[in-house]
Amino acid sequence: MEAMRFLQEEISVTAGQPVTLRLVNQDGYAYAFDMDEFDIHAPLAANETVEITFMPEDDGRYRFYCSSPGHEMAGMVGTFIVEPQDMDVQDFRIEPGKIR
Ligand SMILES: [Cu+2]
Repeated sequence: MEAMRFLQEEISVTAGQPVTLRLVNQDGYAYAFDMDEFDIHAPLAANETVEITFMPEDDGRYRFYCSSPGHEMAGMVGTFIVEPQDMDVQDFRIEPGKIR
């Protein structure tokens, strides 16, 4: 028997941009998608699809899991990675020796 798991064990997004996760439960059994730091607790009925939209503000690595009893222990966990927003860096050059 194959262990229950999320098909995607890593999700990578960018900080400061809204993200929509489409949670697709392809099983005839209820699951859930939970991520405590973002206060996300989305139950997924059998064969249900749910979309959640939120805005990760701070970069970092966050743990998601399934809160159905026993599932987290069985390996229904993953990592939600929030990459820092690219800073718009502009060169500001001071040429040496032109005026002295
Ligand atoms: Cu589960």
